[in-house]
Amino acid sequence: MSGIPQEQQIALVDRLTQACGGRYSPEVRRRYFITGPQWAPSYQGQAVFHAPVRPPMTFETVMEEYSKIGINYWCTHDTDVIPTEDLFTPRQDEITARIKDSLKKHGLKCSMVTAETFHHPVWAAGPAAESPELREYAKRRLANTVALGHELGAQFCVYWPGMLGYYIAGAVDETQTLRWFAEGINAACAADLEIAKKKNRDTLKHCMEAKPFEPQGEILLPTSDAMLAFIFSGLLAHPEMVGLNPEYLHELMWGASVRASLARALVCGKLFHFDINDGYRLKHDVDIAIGLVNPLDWLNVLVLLRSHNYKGPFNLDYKPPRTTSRHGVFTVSIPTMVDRFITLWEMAGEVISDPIIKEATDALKAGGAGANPADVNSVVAANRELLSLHELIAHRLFQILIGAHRGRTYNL
Ligand code: GLO
Ligand code: MG
Ligand code: MG
Repeated sequence: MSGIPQEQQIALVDRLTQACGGRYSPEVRRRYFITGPQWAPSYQGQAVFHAPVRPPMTFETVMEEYSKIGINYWCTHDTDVIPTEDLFTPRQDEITARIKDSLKKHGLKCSMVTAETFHHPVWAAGPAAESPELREYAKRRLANTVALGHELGAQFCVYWPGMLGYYIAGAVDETQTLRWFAEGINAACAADLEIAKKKNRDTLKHCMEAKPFEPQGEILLPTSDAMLAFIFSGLLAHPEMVGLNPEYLHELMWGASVRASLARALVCGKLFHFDINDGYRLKHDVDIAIGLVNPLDWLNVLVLLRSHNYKGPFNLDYKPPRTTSRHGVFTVSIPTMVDRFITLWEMAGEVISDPIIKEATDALKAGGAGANPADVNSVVAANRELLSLHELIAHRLFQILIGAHRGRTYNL
């Protein structure tokens, strides 16, 4: 094949994307509670070792493209759309009014707002650092984000306290920092109660998001489990208003079974929101789009969520690869990710209703006949052959993933 002229590359990418088939219409995509962040498509590909590869993008563009793809909900950090210096000023109100117009124009809803507490120099020592003025500012920022959420009609507010920790141990008393951090969340909940009452709206669902590494050297609340302990620690004035926004990759990063992390959140009634993406264990936060690394694990995760009737948002918290162009972000990256999610979600439904898995699971729960709980050997003997069903169920999941249950065969 000879070199592809630049002016023919978009057409080639588009033709091959079409050729992949298996695409859902925007109407079908809109049936799912999929939320699109401002920051994902507008990520320019920059990082410590990387110069940007894509041009900046306005919220109007992001909303327009989401609407065309069939993503109903938009979410944002406060400073993705309002420069830090413009917060708390009339500029904030002007921009908020423009956001509302744009949401309306493109038929989108704002599902969630989140405060940026990791990027600006003000957070150099974290959002709960020693200076009382800094902490006062942090409280104002959280309360302001809650107010923005109510103004935009959001139901959720997310907190990823990325800088809650330190690079060098010794200067910080962790217990004190956690108490100070709790004061910030308490201020957000207090503001929420007041505003919700005034506006006659429900209060927001406050969702904490953990990440084990980055951008601090050591993190004080590195996992969703640590955050559950924090929520139930007695430090929060309104623990009933606060839950979790686990992120698939953030749990995987520390080596967890994501499914088990989500299960622990579910049994606590705290799985409010879910950031979806993919990546590798014990590596940095690569934020790859869902299903490109761990499709079988993803299927398993969605089986758990479907079986337990999870009704919250699936938030596309990923980073388009640096190799994907601006055109590719909206024609390849986002639509294929959404479609893989929908496919995996529907497959999870097939897993739940699969007669083989159902009968195998029921048999395991019935247990082997004739087991005597007072006799260890009889319990072992009664269940020995039944337990092979564990592996059979895993095989069946693989078959469902590759479509074998719908006729794909191994015959060559
Ligand atoms: C970064 C986080 C980040 C959060 C966002 C919402 O690793 O995943 O994208 O999800 O700040 O609070
Ligand atoms: Mg996230
Ligand atoms: Mg991430």
